[in-house]
Amino acid sequence: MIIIHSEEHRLQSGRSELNDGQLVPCYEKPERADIIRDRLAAIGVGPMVTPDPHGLEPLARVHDAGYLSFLQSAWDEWLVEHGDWDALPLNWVAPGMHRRVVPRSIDGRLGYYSFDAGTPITAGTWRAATAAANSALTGADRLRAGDRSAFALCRPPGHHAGRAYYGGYCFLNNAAIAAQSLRDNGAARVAVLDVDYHHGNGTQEIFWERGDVLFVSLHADPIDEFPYFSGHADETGAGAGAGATLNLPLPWGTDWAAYAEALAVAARRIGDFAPDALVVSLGADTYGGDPISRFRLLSEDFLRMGAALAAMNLPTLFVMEGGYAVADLGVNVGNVLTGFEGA
Ligand code: SP5
Ligand code: ZN
Repeated sequence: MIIIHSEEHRLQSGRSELNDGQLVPCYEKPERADIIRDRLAAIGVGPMVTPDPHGLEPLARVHDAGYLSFLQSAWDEWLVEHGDWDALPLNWVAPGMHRRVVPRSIDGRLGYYSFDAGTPITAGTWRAATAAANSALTGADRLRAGDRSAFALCRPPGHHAGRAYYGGYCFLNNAAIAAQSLRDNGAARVAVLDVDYHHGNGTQEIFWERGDVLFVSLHADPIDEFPYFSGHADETGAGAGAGATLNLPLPWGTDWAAYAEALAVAARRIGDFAPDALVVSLGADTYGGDPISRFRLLSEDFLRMGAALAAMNLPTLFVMEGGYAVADLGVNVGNVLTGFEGA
């Protein structure tokens, strides 16, 4: 399968995130994409191409216009105000406060458009994020052209980014942008299956009231795990999207046996929905060795995951999300793709 990747991801290289009360080096770092790229090249998954530019329009199909212009200018404004150090928010709105007026101050707007202190904005954030979105869009183009599958090696990731907010290392929701592009170019129904360890709160929000895009997610139970405020089993969509969201929260310590059962439930729902295409938000942070996660998948389990995804028998676009055990990340992602291709 074709791999779509831009070296511009390196332009997102944050210094630190707030974790366990300390500013620690960012887990979401350029080496992640490097090791995946090198492993996929070594095992010969397929040709590697750079993404085609798609402009702002497909981003604006999914994201709020004010949010997009904020993201484009946030670093320049921050630089003028505070100098050359990563931009992090320090304040958020609480229930009962007002968010009717968008703050003028860059600090106010960082809080207004975000939900965590783990996602630094840097000089290269916008360029890196748009390159990742273009990779996902180019992957969608390949499915439209008839490919059975494609892998968008996106970095920074996307599934935590909502219509008008960033967080969880995500700025533009690459998977949602690709799913919408598939819809806009002829697919009547698209399913997004999110297998990242964390709930894809942004993707859920974007398609919450949509009956044409099914969102299915397997993730650590938000009662215990980030992002905490999204991903419970009783969140099933609303309006035209009522019933078109399926959350399968799993406990800390989940291993392949339990994971595979949930994946079978997901596969049944996706099969019933009969989509024209499947977008897989692929995080490898379900791995037992992941430094910030608490599932117990082994490297060989990712082969099984790939085979299970192939059994859904749909045109499939993989969009890279999380995974922070960098040394093993290339093998784990490669295993999903070879498991898929071998099936
Ligand atoms: C795309 C993606 O996977 N984003 C994940 C963002 C998670 N950020 C919060 C991580 C908090 C980790 N705290 C536990 C550290 C163990 N000491
Ligand atoms: Zn994750």
